[in-house]
Amino acid sequence: MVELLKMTTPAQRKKAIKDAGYNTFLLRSEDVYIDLLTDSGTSAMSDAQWSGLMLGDEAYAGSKNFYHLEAVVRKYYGYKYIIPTHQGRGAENLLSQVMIRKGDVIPGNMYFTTTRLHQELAGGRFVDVIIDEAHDPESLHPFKGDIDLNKLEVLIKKHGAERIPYICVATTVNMAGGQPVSMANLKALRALTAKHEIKIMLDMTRIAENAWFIQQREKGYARRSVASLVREICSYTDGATFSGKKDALVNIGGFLALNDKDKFEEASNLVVVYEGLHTYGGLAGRDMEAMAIGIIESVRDDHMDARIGQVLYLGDELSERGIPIVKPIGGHGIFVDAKKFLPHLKQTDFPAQALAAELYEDAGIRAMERGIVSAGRNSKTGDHYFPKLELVRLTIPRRVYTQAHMDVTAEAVKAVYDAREQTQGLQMVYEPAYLRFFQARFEPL
Ligand code: P61
Repeated sequence: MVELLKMTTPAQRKKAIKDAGYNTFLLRSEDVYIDLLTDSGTSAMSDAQWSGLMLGDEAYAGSKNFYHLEAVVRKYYGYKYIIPTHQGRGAENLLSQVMIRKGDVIPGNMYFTTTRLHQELAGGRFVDVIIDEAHDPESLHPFKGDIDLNKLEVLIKKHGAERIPYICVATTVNMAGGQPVSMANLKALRALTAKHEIKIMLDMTRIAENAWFIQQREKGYARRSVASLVREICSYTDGATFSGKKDALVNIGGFLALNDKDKFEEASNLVVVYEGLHTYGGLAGRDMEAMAIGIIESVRDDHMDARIGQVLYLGDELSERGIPIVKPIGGHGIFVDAKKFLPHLKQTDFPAQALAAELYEDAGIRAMERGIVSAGRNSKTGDHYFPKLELVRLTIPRRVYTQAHMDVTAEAVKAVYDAREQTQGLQMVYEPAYLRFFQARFEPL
């Protein structure tokens, strides 16, 4: 499929971003030239996936596409039971509801917006146990997604293992800049949690990208295939939530995977309330088929070389132009350091939000704020969280853009950088209660 890219005038973009309340989530897609908002649901499906859409078995119950998906999940990830969901957050809701009791503590390697919200809505509290290096954009640690086992042990001592239903481990930690977790860290975590009988639940949304980094960077894994590394990562865990919209190259879909039969049955019962029957969970048969095929494609070494290769290309282009970005370069996008880019702005002037709006206005390129707006407020005190990382994410959809689009992007960011003193801060004029970054509105200061 070929899509036309629409060029807009500066005057059109000035009006479009103002009408969108300086929030790139509120822009119309047709007003965007190069769309780097997200890699979620925006990748291009393959010929095999499009063919799969034609093989949809749209029976209400027991669709053959469900059994295909289940077989693929068992083969490639090794989990026993799966429940399809409309996307990742549907699975997060199910997992949180069946595992978390009021007052529980859920450690994790950095927060993710929807994951933390579902933990809180279920009565739990998220605690960050990622290594300190993850919060430092300049640290060159090769596995900034690693869990700090000392922080976890302190937490277990403080609250007792019975108050920790599971630890949530994300592969390629999104908010840290797409940073991987190492196999050694996962093995050590398994040993520690086994001692305390604490479960490990994976957020396996970008697991193939994480496996690729292990293959490239971790001693002893260079000859292993991405597929075999993916399977090994899962083997150290008890279950997983999955958004198929990333690695699995589909526009919609996700699942919850579990090894525990009782919890699986509880979640199967709950899914009929919110998503649909446990053999489709809010998806059409054809969507499950496309996701099953996408999973198989996602673990191919050549695919992953090309996918992350393109991200590295953009990162290198930006670095060469002196743009401050999170290092090492991560799996799904380039994260620009807005604090360094706009040192004249305070964090309460929403520098990353302002920078994303400026990049759109200047060049028609859409990026995403990943700083104080995304971090939201502490649900107990009502205060803003002040994350160390104040970032703008240039996210690369899979199999969509060419290297030439990356060149245009690098030049556009450089032009904004050269005129950076002119970028003004913003004030928030509308703040919704949940996941405010999606719908908040701003005005120039
Ligand atoms: C993204 F601004 N990610 O990165 P769902 N876990 C992880 C994700 O990256 C993820 C989900 C769970 C998106 C979409 C999005 O704050 C935001 O299928 C590591 O989107 O429900 C999604 O999966 C949830 C953008 C989500 C955001 C939340 O662009």
